[in-house]
Amino acid sequence: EEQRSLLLQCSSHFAPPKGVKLSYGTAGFRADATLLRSTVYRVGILAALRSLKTQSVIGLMITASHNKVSDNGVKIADPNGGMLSQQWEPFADALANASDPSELLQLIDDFVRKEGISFDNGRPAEILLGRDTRPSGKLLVDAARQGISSIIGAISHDMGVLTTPQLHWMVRARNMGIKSTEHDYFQQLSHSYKCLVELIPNGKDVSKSNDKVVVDGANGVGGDKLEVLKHLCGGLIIEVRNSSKGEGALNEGVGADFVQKEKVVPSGFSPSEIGLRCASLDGDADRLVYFLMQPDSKMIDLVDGDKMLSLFALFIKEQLNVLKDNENETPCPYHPSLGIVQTAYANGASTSYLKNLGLDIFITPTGVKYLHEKASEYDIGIYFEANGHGTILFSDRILSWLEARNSDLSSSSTESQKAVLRLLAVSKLINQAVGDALSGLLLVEAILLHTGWSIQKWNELYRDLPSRQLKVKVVDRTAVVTANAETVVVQPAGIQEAIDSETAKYRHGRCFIRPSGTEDVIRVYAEAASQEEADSLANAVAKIVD
Ligand code: 16G
Ligand code: ZN
Repeated sequence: EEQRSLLLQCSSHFAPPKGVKLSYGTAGFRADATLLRSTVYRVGILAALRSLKTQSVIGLMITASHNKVSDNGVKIADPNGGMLSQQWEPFADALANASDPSELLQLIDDFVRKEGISFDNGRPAEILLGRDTRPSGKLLVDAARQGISSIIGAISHDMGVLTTPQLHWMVRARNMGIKSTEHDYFQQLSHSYKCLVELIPNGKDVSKSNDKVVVDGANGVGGDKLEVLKHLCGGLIIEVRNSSKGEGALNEGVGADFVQKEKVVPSGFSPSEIGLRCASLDGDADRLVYFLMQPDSKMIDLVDGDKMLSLFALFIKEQLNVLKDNENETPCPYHPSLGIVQTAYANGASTSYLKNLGLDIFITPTGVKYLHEKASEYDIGIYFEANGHGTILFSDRILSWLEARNSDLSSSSTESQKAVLRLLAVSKLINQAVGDALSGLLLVEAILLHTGWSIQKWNELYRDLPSRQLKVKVVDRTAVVTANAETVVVQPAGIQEAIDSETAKYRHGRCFIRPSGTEDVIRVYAEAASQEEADSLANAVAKIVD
């Protein structure tokens, strides 16, 4: 009763905007920041209920990632640091769209009963709050806090400005009972990076290398955090451009999304970077792409998520092969499975390359939650979207085996011992909660040192098929329904046939359309033997959609 009246009273201060229907899409709720106060308040309630249900710490992040600075968004991190369980998404939608406090209360009542959530047995709700550098973030964090406090006993901790992956990492660490501050995050990443560097064959002297990487921070939080992290990473030289302290607007002409989609040099880079290793983070630093500037042109050679996936897959496979070749030293009671997960956006050349390495590849729909779930089915699962979001997951089974081998072999310094140590270091460096541009960057840097490769050499692992992405504004994007991991249109009838017959006209042609999860558009992706053909295929298919 007391709980009911508290909810009713608090909710009356957060009237939802009229005529706006929000949906908890692939990346939580996203909209113009001025529309989000009531939504974020309600997500605060949701987070508290989720925490009660799971009896664990939950995360709530305020960010709109690579979208423009006037947008914002909110999403939940589940106890393991991953995305909110898909089973709760319909409830999130219903909460956000409830028209008044009494409807809201009714929804909560019903849901609490259905889920068997108890307000007074067990530990109180506990939520970690984070936000990116958007100016609207503070006000929205405040709305989230009020949502959380409308559940009696619930506690929130405001962690301030963080990257999205930092918040996910903290939630995961808290629930694993390990150290979970931002300092611990920096320590774990830099320590495991240095472990990998120490394990480089033939003791290459890294401290003498004056090779640097130049990083575009999208005018957001990622560059600021990288400024701190880089000082802990020994001989690694990182030059940060476009931190949030500069003049430029968040994500405007900068950042991983811009660089990947436009394939042009971001602001803040000059011809003096030609030939150097360059990288770009997105607005909340959960995406990373590398690139190379071309001489005499604004264009870049993009080294995208697929290439990072390939680099990581090669390195992991090499370590697993060492263990296999020395099986007498490190007998494994099972055959560790290595799985690769991509989406339809993966460049066809990357998929062929990975197949030729004999790897097991699986395609899921767009959205981290799908990739992550699939990757978690393997002993080591590597997933990446072409846009630069991805990570590596290690099963408990393989981690305990590696730990046990490590203590068995501890005094030796054999090749298998080193392979075990490298895999353990990767499992600590990579953010297993969610894709993380900072940990991804350190892993790329460590592997390039290990292999002695330049970014040019890395880029030449395979040659991308030319591709083109377009978006078509439509009245109702939900009219397009896809199947087979978004590769086939099943509704409206006839569209797939039209796409097929268009695609058949092109050498190496491949094309698909899908409704965006974050914008009111249908996206078109086309790939073909030349850029002209890819462009022409994309345009032809866009006309079919229009
Ligand atoms: C979100 C997704 C990202 C996906 C993108 C596609 C998460 C955390 N993020 O940013 O994985 O690539 O949406 O956007 O799941 P779209 O549906 O508008 O193409
Ligand atoms: Zn992002």
